[in-house]
Amino acid sequence: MLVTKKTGSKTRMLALAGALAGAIALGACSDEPPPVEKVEGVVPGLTISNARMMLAPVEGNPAAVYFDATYEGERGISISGAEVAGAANATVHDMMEYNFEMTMAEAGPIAITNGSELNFEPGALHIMAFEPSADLQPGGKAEVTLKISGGARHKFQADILAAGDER
Ligand SMILES: [Cu+2]
Repeated sequence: MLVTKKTGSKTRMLALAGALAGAIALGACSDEPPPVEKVEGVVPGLTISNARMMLAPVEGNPAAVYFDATYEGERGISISGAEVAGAANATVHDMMEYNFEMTMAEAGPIAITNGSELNFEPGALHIMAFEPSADLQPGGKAEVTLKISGGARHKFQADILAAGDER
């Protein structure tokens, strides 16, 4: 098969939709606006600043990623998860925390609309990066990816800070 897996499934979906809707769909389709072109790794209108990853006092323990976000896109979106390069896995947490003694739970999708400002900060929303690689060292950068509902992704770099640094 010459097409990619993604293209293949899309093609199947279109074929299925066409089969179900029949001839009526042919006229309706031409009235729909063209799909928004996806730019890999960037969500239009979403701006991340002040991104930093706080390493745990004990190497290999979960690290926390904090950042500020503003959104000026037309359509509402929601942040449904995260990835951190070099970590075994990452989860969006909402919590109360103090010096890595924390009560936290995985956050549900975080909806943001045009004009939204969002702060991932100590004691509140954060990304927890589990089993961070020893390559993630203070002074370096960590690549963080926000997963957006619908399949888009937004990547940014976070400054890596040691456990004792100011957050
Ligand atoms: Cu956490």
